[in-house]
Order: sequence, then C-alpha cells, then structure tokens
Amino acid sequence: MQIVDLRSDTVTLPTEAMRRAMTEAVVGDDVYGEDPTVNHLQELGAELTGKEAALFLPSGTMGNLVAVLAHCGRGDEVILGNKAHTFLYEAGGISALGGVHSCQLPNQQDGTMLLDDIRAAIRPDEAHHPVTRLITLENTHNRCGGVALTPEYTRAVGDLAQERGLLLHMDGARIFNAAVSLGVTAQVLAAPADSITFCLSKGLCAPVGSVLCGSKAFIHQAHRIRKQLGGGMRQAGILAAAGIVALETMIDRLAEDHARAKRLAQGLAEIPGMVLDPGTPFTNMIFTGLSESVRLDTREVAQRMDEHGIRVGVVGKRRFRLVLHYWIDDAGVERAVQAFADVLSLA
Ligand code: TLP
Repeated sequence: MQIVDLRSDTVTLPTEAMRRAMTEAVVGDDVYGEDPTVNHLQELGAELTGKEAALFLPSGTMGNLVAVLAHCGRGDEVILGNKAHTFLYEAGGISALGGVHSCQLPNQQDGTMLLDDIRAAIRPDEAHHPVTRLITLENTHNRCGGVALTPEYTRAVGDLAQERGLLLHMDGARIFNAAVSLGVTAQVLAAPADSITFCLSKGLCAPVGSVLCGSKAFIHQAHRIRKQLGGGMRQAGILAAAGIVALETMIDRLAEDHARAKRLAQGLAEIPGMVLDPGTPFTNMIFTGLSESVRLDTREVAQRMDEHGIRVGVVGKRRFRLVLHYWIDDAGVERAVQAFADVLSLA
C-alpha cells in the first residue's frame, strides 16, 4: 500500500533530478571555501533573498541558532513569539549554547506579534535588565497555521527595529511558500530583515540543508559560529547540488501544494466530527480538530488512519496538522478524505 504521509513536508524525499545532480556534483572542501557547488548554492540563496552573502547549514535549527548567536552576545535578549519554532522546538539552543535570554510575546492568530507589545518589551538601558538586541519573526508561521506574514507587517517590524537600534532575524523555513501564496518575491519579504534562514529540505524536497543569508560581515561571523557548533561540512556539495535543483525547479510548484491543501480542507469540512481551524489552510498546512462528539482522541484516530496508509500529524489531544507536499498527489488527497470519513464514522 502506498503511504500518504501528511505529518510534515520534512518527510519529502529527493526527486530523481536531485539524485542525479548529487551523483554528478563537483565538490571540494567547504571548510576551506573550496566546494564550487556549495558556493553556487550560497550565491543563489543570497540572490533569491536579496542579501549580500549566504551560508549553507545542515538544518533550519542550526540556521536560526547561528543567526541568534551571531547577532547576540551572552545575556542579550531576543524578542520572539510564544509560538515561534525557535522558542518551542529548537531544544532551547539559543539559551543553552548562546546564553541568550528570550522574551516571548503572544503570537496573534495571523502569526504576528503586536507592534505595541514589541515596543513595550524593549528594555530600557538600565543595569537590572538584559540588553534587548534582536527581534525574530517566522514566515510562514508554522504553529499559527502556516500563515504568511505580509511585506507590510515585516516592514513595520523592520522600521521599529531600526528606530530602536535592534536587529531583525527571520525564520523563513518556508519563505517560498509565503512568497508564492502572497504573489511576491522572497526578496521583498526578506528586505526588512538583517538575516533570514530558509530550508531546502521541506516543501522544496532536498534531502538536507538550510541557507542563512545576510550581509557579508554577518555571514563571516556566522561562518565561524557554524564551525564552533561542529556544522562545518567538508564535501557538502553533494548535498548542495540537491539544494540547487530545489531552488531552480521546486519553488513555483509550491502553489500546487497550496491548491491541494484547499481541496483536502474542503473534503474534510464535509466530514461529521471534523472541526477545521478558521481560515485554514493559508499555505500548505491544515490545522483541524475533533469535535466533542468523537470518542477517540487524535492518537487513536491517527493509529486507525495509519491502517489506511495515511499518516497524520498529531499536535494535541484534539488537533491534527496535515501538511501537503510534492509527494502527495490528487489521488492521495482523495484517499486521505476517504480514510478520515471511514475512521470518524466509526469513532
Ligand atoms: N519544523 C518541523 C518540526 O520541527 C516542527 C516541522 O515538521 O514543521 N523553523 C520552522 C518554522 C520549522 O517549521 C522548522 C521545522 C525549523 C525551523 C527547523 O528546521 P530543521 O528541521 O531543518 O532543523
């Protein structure tokens, strides 16, 4: 039975074209800066985000960590959302490894933090307080339903940061989903930020890797921190080759995932017991819950869905996350709807 894996877009396998590019990649020692394929990927990443320079990293988590460590010193404070991936899912790395203090502000449903909340959170210059150094945003915002932050909002946060002498980092793990859904370029979305991380290994299907982009001076510093963290990779061009294929061929097609997410949501909305989050989906993710009439909890439902060959993401006792990606076609969407209908009719 073919599995329809809706748990995440991180489960995507590399395409045939990626596998071919990986076998044929010209490589060198990237710690010496001598891997032409890594260098090419970094140039592409910088160009796509409109930054001066870029750095290839093993993961999005390391990209965010390196960015925060490059922007902040020990004891400095970063302002981020209470639903930010960096706050929830990166094992507290910024504090554990960087001694960076975090100030978590409520994320609104649309993935933003209120400008007034940010203003109020900036510390006065006083010996009792840590020094506020950095603001981070997430686009698209994972735990806020995969919603895209608009260029206007990002610009407003960028202006505020600049006014108050702060830096702005963007966790743009899915920045191309945001760009495609808003009909703007990633450059526009990244422009107000001093740095941005984007991932190659989610909707873009590359097997490994993220790219951190920013000014030349910032990337110089980030390069040293990546080495400190053990993230300097040698013949990494094998991986970067897949990343190049991802950037050259997989961005525009993300619109197909967004369209399938809409179709899946429409199908699910018809099923008694399913309660979709308002507005879902915004991009390639659906957040949905079980009504009180359903006796089973999400784990039990997920187990039964597994028996139908459908894997779903459990994000709470009553909530699922379903993520569309390259390896889920129209037939997969139909099968997922049918399986939910069958499982919930017996639940
Ligand atoms: N997100 C994963 C899980 O960790 C939750 C997923 O399945 O969505 N920023 C954002 C916004 C992310 O969603 C993720 C991964 C990362 C950073 C980290 O990327 P990796 O997994 O490459 O370290």
